[in-house]
Amino acid sequence: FWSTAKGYLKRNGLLTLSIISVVTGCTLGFTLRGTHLSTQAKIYFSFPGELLMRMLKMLILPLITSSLMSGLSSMESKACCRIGVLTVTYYLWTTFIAVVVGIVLVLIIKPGVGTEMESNRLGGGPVMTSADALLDLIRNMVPSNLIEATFQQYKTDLVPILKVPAITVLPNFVYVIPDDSDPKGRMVFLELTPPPDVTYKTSPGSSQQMNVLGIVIFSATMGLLLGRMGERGTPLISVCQCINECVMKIINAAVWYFPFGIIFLVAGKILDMQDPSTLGKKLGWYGITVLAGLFVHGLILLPFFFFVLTRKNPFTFIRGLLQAMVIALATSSSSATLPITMKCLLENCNVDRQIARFVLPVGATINMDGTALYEAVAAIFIAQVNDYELDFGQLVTISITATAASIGAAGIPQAGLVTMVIVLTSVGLPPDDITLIVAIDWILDRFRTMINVLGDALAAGIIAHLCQKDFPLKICQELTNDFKG
Ligand code: DAS
Repeated sequence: FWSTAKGYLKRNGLLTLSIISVVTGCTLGFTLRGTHLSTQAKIYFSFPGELLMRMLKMLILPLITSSLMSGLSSMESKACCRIGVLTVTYYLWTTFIAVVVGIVLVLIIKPGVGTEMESNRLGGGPVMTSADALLDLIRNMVPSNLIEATFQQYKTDLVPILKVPAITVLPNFVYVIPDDSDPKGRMVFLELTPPPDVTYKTSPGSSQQMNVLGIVIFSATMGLLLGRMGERGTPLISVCQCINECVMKIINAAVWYFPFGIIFLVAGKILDMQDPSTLGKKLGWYGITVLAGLFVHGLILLPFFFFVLTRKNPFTFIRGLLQAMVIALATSSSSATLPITMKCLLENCNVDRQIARFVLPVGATINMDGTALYEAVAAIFIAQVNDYELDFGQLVTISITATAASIGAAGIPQAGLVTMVIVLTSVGLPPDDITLIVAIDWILDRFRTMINVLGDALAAGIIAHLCQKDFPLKICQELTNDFKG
């Protein structure tokens, strides 16, 4: 018995511990919700979870730069371009399919139709237009200063020191304080003036977005150039390979802290959660529609594509990703989960290192199937709540803008809520209606982040297979020859 137990714990100990810690965190959070912890006590209580998030964030920059630069520099340029084309094409298609799944489901279930829900819209500040959001996306692709950008997002961490919970929904910080005087327990949005150095409208988290999107583009370019330098590039390539190896060793050590951090991260979020009783019944149906869409896309369609393209059992592959999906559920950040997703792909799913180092960072940045599905459902739900009939052309617009908005969403908590502005304004819906769905966004964010991570990892498995096995597609046969060469 002991040898079996030891074998199980060796293989699944961390995953088991992580699942137990999510359950423990939920129990602890709901138990403590009845007690009115002081704000200071909440800050101490959420500290272990904050450490977990910082550990993960700390690893994003070195992991992405070293992975992409060492991975791409060791690949022949033509092979890099072919993999890039194959990867981006696959990502765009799966994201678009996710949007279609969401639209079909929300039109069938109609969660927002006949809503008497009083819109708890409050006069928000200057909300971004879709043009602002699209410009912001392009601006994020070219970080003016990589190092400065890396630390820029930590400014947003000053908020907890100001002792109020905040969600950065609009271009400025919006402090959300429960309005006890309001019988419906509505939240009062107090908007603060933007930081003096903001000269243009940026979506919150854009520094994070700049880090990841900008770093991916910068590192991929450097990797390609290094590969062409021959002997001259070797020293830097070796440095990147060593950094990559060190980062993976740090991850292997840090993961044993995660179960402890997850307990307080989940419990802390539940403590801050709005009172479920204020959720309208219709909002519940909206949440069910999103979760149903995520289930259909993430656990039926994507595994089906995986099986068709690789002829392997997708659920064996997904089982190797469970640890990453638990971290995604706990952190609701696909960027923060990236180090664990990389570890699962290399150690549990045996995906080729070169492919994983390229496909995963790109996927974590631009491939968010869960977010795209969610934004399409949310936009149509808001239209239904406003009794606003969308025609076919507007549904097509929503499918395109939801795909684009998901590409622009950063892999950070509630990023999808922010970029949804693009989708709402594209069909004439009031952008500040996102306040209708804020109440349950923190829950749905966790599940859509899980599907984002799952989509990236399955893509890496598929691309790796297509590069190494003969597949009746010209670009794949060329890639197979590249890799055989
Ligand atoms: N939380 C985002 C992520 O990390 C997804 C979203 O906000 O939609 O993928």
